[in-house]
Amino acid sequence: MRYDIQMQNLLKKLQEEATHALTSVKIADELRVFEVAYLGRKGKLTELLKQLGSLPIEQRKTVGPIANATKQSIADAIAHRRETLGVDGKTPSVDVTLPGIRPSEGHLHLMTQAIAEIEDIFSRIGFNRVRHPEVDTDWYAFGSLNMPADHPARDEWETFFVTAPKTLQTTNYKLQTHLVLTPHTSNGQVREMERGKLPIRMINIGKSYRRQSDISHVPMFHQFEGLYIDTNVTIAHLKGVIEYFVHQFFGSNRSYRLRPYHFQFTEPSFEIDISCDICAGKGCRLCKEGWLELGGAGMVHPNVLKAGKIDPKKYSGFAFGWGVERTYMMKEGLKIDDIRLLYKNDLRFLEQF
Ligand code: FA5
Repeated sequence: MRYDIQMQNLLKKLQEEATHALTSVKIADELRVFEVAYLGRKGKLTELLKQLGSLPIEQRKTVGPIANATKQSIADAIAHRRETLGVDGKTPSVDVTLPGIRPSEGHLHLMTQAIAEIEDIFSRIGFNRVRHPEVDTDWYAFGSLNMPADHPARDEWETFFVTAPKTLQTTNYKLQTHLVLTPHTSNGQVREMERGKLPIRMINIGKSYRRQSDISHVPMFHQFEGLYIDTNVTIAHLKGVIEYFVHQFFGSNRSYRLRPYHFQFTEPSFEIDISCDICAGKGCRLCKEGWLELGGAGMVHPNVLKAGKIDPKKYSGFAFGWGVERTYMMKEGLKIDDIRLLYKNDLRFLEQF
């Protein structure tokens, strides 16, 4: 066979081989090795080209341009590969022996942590976590709680009303044209009674909504609602449970107080305050006078028991509803002096916990 034809075949083969080998090149280092292996001083193509000099002049004239085209084509293929790999050929490759970059680790939101702790504390004295709707009818949010349609006490809950879907709209008082974003978790009281299982020891933790926003109010917050219904339940039981919770959550040295108050659905009623941890009881921007209100409580009103089909002559009970956010803020040493911080989603704040 003539040398020039043989040479042409070799060039063709080399180009095919290079094109194929290039597809398995995945990183910059491999590409550099590949380039040296074909186009380097002792590379496969360079070695072949060196043999060109031994061909007769006429044959060199034919093979020369083919050899140049092969070289160019391999060089172009390398350049193209470099582009697709996104490397400039100069960037140092990844050193797999260097220590890795640790991905930042998240944690549950502070309110999720607080809810889990609250649930756990109450479960230890037999209160079962339950869930009731966070969008509910006027009946469960107000009517069933001894608040007739025109009762002024409703104004204390700055309620968001939403139009009920057509399928729920009826003239029945319980299912009106409006639904509410529950302004408190007390809507779960009569719903729980309607399950028909006595005694009741529930802890209903969920979202509540009110048209409020300032240092101690947010439009969406959480409450935990306790309800205990049995025979012979007294105010002493209520006080005992509140004290148990305060000691578990805040420690046994923390001061709290029950203040007489009025709720339509409990009688007698109280509000519970905790000594403010921001100012150590001196009075500050958040608490004003050294105590922060955490929630309300009282003995379940007979009309509420009746709404839940429970005989008030046989059964009695207590209920309480506290804000999760404020309760958490008052944990010793946290010094969260504005409730809105909890929902700003500022990682500089959240990562401290
Ligand atoms: C009630 O909501 C009553 N349902 C509590 C209750 C339940 C009384 C059972 C008797 C028996 P009040 O409106 O005071 O009560 O709210 C209770 C707590 O929810 C407040 O003390 C506060 O901790 C929290 N809270 C109320 N509104 C907001 C708000 N906008 N942002 C954050 N927390 C709030």
